[in-house]
Amino acid sequence: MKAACVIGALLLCESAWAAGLADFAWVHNVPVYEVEITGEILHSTESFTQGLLCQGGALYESTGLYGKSTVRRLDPATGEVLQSVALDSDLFGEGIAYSQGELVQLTWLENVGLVWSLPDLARTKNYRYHGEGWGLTADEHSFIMSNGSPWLYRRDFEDFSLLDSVAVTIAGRRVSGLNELEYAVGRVYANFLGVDDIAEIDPATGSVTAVVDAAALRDLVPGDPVNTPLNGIAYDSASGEFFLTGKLWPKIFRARFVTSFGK
Ligand SMILES: [Ca+2]
Repeated sequence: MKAACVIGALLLCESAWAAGLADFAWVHNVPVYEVEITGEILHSTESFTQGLLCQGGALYESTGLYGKSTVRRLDPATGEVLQSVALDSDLFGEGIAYSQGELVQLTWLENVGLVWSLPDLARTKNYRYHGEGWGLTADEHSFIMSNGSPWLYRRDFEDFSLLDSVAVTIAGRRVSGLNELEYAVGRVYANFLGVDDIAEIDPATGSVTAVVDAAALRDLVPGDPVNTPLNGIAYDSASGEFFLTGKLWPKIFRARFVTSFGK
């Protein structure tokens, strides 16, 4: 919890938040969910996970760090790495999202979005954007991007140009540090640097409609939320379940978000 306080003070500018987003949600009558684990598969402890995506029956992962960044396709039944493509050593991989038969992979500080064709993961073109790249997902309208700030940015499917933005708030307070993103059934799910919580966000208003307390996963993986943070969320529309993992975690979990009682 102390580590979360440090990150909380850094990212959130809100002392009540420092104990974690889930605790803040409880106090302010925002619904809190727990994670119900339904299965697990292997995950490489070399993977510095920055993005996770379920598409067409496969799992895709973006990994970060200079000289180690990749985009890779995994077997969703086992976690086996079926294909891994290394990025140039001067690129730091970040979030990934799918649109129109291609993946777009953000980079952290390089202002370039890498476009990969599917299923062969061949690099086809680049997009340019301003500022840092953190998380990326897509709904039926556009890409949705984070950059560590409280803001979600909508970007055009055709040229990645900026369309719109909305600030994310919980109980009227802005929430900084949005990281990996996942769109599912009308909501955007976002995890945060340094805490094991996931916000469920209405992308139209930016309001946090619920918080998922993912502490149940921390008991099953080594490290702490600062050094090995939760940072992979992928929604499997076929099963209605999520894949969840983190940086250097040995497992990818299958899970549902369920109502939390009795806290
Ligand atoms: Ca994702």
